[in-house]
Amino acid sequence: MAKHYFNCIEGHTEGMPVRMVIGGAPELAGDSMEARRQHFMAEFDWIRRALMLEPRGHAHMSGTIFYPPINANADFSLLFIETSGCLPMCGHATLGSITFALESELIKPRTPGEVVVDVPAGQIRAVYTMEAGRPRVRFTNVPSFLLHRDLSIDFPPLGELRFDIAYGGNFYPIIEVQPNYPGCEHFAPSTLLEWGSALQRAINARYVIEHPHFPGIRGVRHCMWTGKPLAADSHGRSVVIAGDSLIDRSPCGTGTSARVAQRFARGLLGLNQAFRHESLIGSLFIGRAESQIKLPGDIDGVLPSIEGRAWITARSEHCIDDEAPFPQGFSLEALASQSNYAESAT
Ligand code: PYC
Repeated sequence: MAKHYFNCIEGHTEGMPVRMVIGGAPELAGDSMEARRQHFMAEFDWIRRALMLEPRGHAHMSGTIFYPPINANADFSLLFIETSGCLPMCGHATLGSITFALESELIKPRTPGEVVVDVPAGQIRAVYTMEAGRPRVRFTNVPSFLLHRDLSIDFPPLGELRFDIAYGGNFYPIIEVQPNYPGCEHFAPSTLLEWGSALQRAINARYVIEHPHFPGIRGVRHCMWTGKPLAADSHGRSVVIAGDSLIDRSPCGTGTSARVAQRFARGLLGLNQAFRHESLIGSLFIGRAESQIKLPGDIDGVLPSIEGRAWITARSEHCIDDEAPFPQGFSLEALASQSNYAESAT
């Protein structure tokens, strides 16, 4: 019987929530954020569930835990928490957390204008400029690459679909406009969510998708439905689905990185050329292929950068009372069966 308290900075990156835990998180073992992510998932996943799922969160909740740096050159570390689990990398949450940390003076970067963050997928470098007293952040993401091009799958709601699979910190099947799919603007978000989670399952059943360098990163847990941009000066729009319940409100940082890598590999985007990528709600990230790289296995890739804005909306203290119902949160999707309901209530 105990009460656990977590202090957070709440906000959003281009419309997508970021709940950054800055107090109350457990100490984690391991000499990398990936090792610490494994420790967190094995012993402390209840904290993620309690802070992301209802009643403290919701189906589209996302966040981070702010930790001290691991490597001597870093300013801080981040663990990503969201409704579907602990991602190796999350772009919108990185932009949000760097912005919140700068704005709240949680960090004093050793080099003004630059921030280095240890994350499970590696080390992230960001640059920022101050605009009217607020930081505008651009981070360089982990090596991103087009893994498979022109795959196809029979997807009964739509028929045969062609897609590429690209990596930008997570794997994304990228569904471009094609004869059986006219674009995301033609469908309700709830339909794209339902189809996106079904498509992830179908792709994972049919194809082996594995990171050539990190065998622990495998399978698709996201899906990107592309479409026609709303603004005349945007270059693309997409709706990103994560897991079974989350629709990204931002253009998705790792998704935009994957799309930048895909477009660069296909000769549709030049080095350092801006790719203005819109979200479901029309908010914007600017992606760029900053440099070309070679990955193990002779895979060609890029280092993409993602630029976007974030805002603080609140400061909060969340209490998890072991004696209250749903100490580990609940999700309506998991409540579909009575047995899951009983599990989440105890
Ligand atoms: O911005 O990378 C991202 C992201 C992943 C899942 C939701 N947002």
